[in-house]
Amino acid sequence: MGVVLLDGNAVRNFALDEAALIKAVDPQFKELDVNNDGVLSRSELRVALERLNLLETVGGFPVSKTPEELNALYQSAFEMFDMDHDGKVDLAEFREQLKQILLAVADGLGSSPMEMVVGDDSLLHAVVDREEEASSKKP
Ligand SMILES: [Ca+2]
Ligand SMILES: [Ca+2]
Repeated sequence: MGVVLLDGNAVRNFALDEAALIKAVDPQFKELDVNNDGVLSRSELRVALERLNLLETVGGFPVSKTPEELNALYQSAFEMFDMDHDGKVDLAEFREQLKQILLAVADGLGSSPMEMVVGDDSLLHAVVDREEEASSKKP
């Protein structure tokens, strides 16, 4: 865990950089697909969302939720990820929805940098890494 300074532009640049996004998202997907069937089930996606810590970030959801509220939240998140409604989330759906979530995060952040606590394997951490890489390449 660490505290990083992020603004909406950094997050948006990352979301629109397909190569960077895939590099960060694909390993997560493989890791989350614990039974290795190439898709994420409801429970696998739930673990993903809990780990990525994105739902809280996006909606400004209060951290303290009842289990029922959380279930409803993850239920609707699954419906959102499962774009073709076949009851599973495949890699393409996972990538696309994370991109949309990141763009929503970017909109929420705007242009003023905000301090965020991110886990080492959080997607936002990949945003920071990409920013650092980009700025170190500047002359
Ligand atoms: Ca699976
Ligand atoms: Ca699907």
